[in-house]
Amino acid sequence: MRHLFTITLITFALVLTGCGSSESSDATSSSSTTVDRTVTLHPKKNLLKYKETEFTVAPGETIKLVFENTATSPSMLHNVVVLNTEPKKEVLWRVGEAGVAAGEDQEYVPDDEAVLTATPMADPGETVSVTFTVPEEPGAYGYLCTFPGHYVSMYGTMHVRTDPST
Ligand SMILES: [Cu+2]
Repeated sequence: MRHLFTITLITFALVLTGCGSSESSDATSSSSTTVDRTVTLHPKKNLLKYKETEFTVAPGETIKLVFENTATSPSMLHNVVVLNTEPKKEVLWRVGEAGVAAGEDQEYVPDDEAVLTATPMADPGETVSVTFTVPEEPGAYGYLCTFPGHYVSMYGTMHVRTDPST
């Protein structure tokens, strides 16, 4: 009888431990992050372009970057890959080409040193998002779509300014 009681206690302890650890991993992976600002981007109709070719945020703030894929053509899959550098053509093209090489399994997001963060790939009609921390250094940062062929025209600039309203 005492033996059974011990087993019950151990089981109870394991259940408690299990719950505790799953709760803490949920908290770190998602909802506990405070978002300072939400930025929403769209494609321009069914073109290989963003409707919003620039937006402004503040250094170090936590941004939720939302992409609403309002395109209707079935071939218009898009994402938003934010760069940690200026949107110079050579960087956009290098990341774009590397994205093609990365392939569908990696959702066309390459392991490139210029990639700061990226949304998942969005089908037409789908909304995706990513939450990330803006670099501390004010300046111009590029973003582009890395779906094959889109990087040639689908890009924009994230301005980082101490006072984003100016
Ligand atoms: Cu695209």
